[in-house]
Amino acid sequence: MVSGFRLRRRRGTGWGPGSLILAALALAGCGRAEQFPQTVFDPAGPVARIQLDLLMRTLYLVIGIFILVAGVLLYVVFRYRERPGAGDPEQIHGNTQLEMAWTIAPIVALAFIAVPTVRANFAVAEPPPESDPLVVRAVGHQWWFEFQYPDLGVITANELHIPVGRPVKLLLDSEDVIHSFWVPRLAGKTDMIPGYQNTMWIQADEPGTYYGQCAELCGASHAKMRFRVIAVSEEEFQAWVERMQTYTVDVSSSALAARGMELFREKGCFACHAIAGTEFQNRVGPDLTGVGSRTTIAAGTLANTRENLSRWLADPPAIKPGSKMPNLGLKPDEIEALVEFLHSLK
Ligand code: HEC
Ligand SMILES: [Cu+2]
Repeated sequence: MVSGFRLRRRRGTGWGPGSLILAALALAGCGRAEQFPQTVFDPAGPVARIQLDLLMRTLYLVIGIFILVAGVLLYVVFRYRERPGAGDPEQIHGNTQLEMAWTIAPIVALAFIAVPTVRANFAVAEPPPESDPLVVRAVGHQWWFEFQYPDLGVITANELHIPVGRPVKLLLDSEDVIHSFWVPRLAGKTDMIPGYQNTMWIQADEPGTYYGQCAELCGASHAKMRFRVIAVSEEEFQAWVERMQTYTVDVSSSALAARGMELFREKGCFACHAIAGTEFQNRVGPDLTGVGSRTTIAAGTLANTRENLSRWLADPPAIKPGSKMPNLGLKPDEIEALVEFLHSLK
């Protein structure tokens, strides 16, 4: 007999209706941003929406074609299966009508996909022509992100501040290997290639924090190369820009923070880190201007608490394998002073 019938009678495979319901519930959960901050199924801006819309259109069309083709195939397999006593079927060669049909049908199907694809490609390539985009140069480093605002003279790291409702044009570069810029709720990924500048744009509809992640395997700590996009109102954004542009460091009120600032020089931190409003202006590692206000440290790896900052300073490669910030052999009292200093940089 046909083995399909035997399969249907088999019992106890464990894939009953219960597991189907569970799978459906699990899939439904994928869409929720509160649970999965890096979901593409809950777009928060026009670029991500255009991309999801294209994905769903294509998916529905393809599901329709699959059901049609699989249906015809199953029908033919059962309707024309070999029966005892039946002779050979009629032998034919070529069928112009059929051949025309299966040439034209795919062309029509591809046209249905091609037109919206080309339209979406243009829409996500550049911000709308009349808009006044904010320009940000995003630079990938092993394993953190640098954000430069060339028109504003502001540089920051790992947290990209943007105003809501305004397109942000991103100039993507890399300092070392190929990285990829990806904020799933705002836009699909685009590679950051050394020596070649890619561009993309994003826009957030609502204030909020959007999670980003490097999406191109780039070395030992690739998985710990994350960032956040912090979208705020235009007024709050202007206030942040002004604070960054006029940044000053004042440690006169705390002896411990003042000691931390001294250690920043003595221990050579300044060789890699810049802080606006000071003489520290080297940018091998993340710019630390306002680091006390960041939500995370080490590119989204740890929450920015005193305890975590101490752990980071004590042994960076233990937290991020291969970290380009070496273990500087700091003593506990030195770490304490440095943490006090860094957290005073609001
Ligand atoms: C050889 C260069 C170098 C030196 C010296 C160095 N750092 Fe770093 N630092 C880095 C790099 C690179 C990173 C980014 C690491 C990562 O996230 O992968 C970093 C990250 C950090 C961060 C986290 C910043 C963020 O927003 O994620 C802090 C804080 C920091 N360093 C403080 C210090 C202090 C304090 C010293 C001196 C005791 C110091 N660094 C010395 C290169 C250096
Ligand atoms: Cu990377």
